[in-house]
Amino acid sequence: MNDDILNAIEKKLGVSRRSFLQLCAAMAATMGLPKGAEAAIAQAIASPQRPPVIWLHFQECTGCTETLLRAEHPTLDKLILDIISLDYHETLFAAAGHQIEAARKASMTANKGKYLLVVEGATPMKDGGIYCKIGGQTAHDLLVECAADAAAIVAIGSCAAWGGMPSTSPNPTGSTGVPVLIKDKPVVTIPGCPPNPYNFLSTVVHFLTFKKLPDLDDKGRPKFAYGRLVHENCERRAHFDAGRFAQEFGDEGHRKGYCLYKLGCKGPETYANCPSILFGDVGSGSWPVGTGHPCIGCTEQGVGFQKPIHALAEVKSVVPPASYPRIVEEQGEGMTFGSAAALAGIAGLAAGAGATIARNLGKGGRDDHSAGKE
Ligand code: FSX
Ligand code: SF4
Ligand code: F3S
Repeated sequence: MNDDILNAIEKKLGVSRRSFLQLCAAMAATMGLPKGAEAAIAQAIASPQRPPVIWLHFQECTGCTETLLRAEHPTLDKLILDIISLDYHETLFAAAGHQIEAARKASMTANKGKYLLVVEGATPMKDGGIYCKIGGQTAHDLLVECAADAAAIVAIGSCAAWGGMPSTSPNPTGSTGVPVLIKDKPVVTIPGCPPNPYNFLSTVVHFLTFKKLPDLDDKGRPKFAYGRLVHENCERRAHFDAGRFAQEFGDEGHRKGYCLYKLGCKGPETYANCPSILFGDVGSGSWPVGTGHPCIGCTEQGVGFQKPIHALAEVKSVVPPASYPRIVEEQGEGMTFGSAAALAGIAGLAAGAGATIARNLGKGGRDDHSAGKE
């Protein structure tokens, strides 16, 4: 890679060449891009042009922003100050009131058709949308106003993607997600409660590098992040296939790191890359199942916040994992962000796996009669 680019990066981000190249390679691999794409990514990040970003907050817990603040590759302050131009963000801005609203309007006028709109939180539609107002405007009015001249929209978190937690039945405020409300603009959704910050960072970097959004599935999710079930890359998958299940929290199977299916794990019907890229940069095991808690399906509309925790997941696919991790050592060993590459590209399918799995689901436990059903 060009030395000038690397020098510029070292200066701009204050990170070593080695870490920066590792980051670019990991992002390229996470997005399933061909070899050599890391050079284009590096060039885009080094560019002095920073895409303007307007970031709205509606009905949510601010976990999406919090999770970004915990990202280390690069840290959010680097992302904000050096890669994007964050022109409006209610939580992170020191300014408030008229001052911040004026900043938003000025940026939208100056960057008409060019800014990225990020929406965090659900939009309440009941009773004229009165349940969430900012600066005297309803969330819906603000969304429509800001979406009109945006180049593209990123709905970050399950709340913005499809209503998430605020839309939980009986959905008293009529909350819904951006794709339902904005139909004339490209909308990418990054569900998760909170979403994985790297899926957001990779999407922004893709936009920056290629001036377009990554390939999306029918729910607007980047395929690189939501193309596979949690269950396909779970470190406990070998236990599932072998019929070894925790039956209760704290029992021997749970302590040994057995599969959490019978405790209500929704990994078999939830599309997300959590087990591959992990959370919080704190090493292996840093994802729900890695810590011993069943996946609640937080990225999946109709599962997260809808289906009871104890209900058994529908086993959507019998595709076995790309590779089986060793299960003889310490529980919770997951893969790192850097090694997501290998997994992103490998598709594993073993004939006859379906029959094996179906058989093992029925093995040895008090829930035998109900395994595999709701
Ligand atoms: Fe919270 Fe974001 Fe959940 Fe929602 O994340 S982590 S309630 S998806 O909008 O702030
Ligand atoms: Fe992992 Fe859950 Fe699948 Fe078990 S059911 S292998 S814990 S994702
Ligand atoms: Fe959510 Fe399940 Fe991942 S609960 S964070 S989709 S493991």
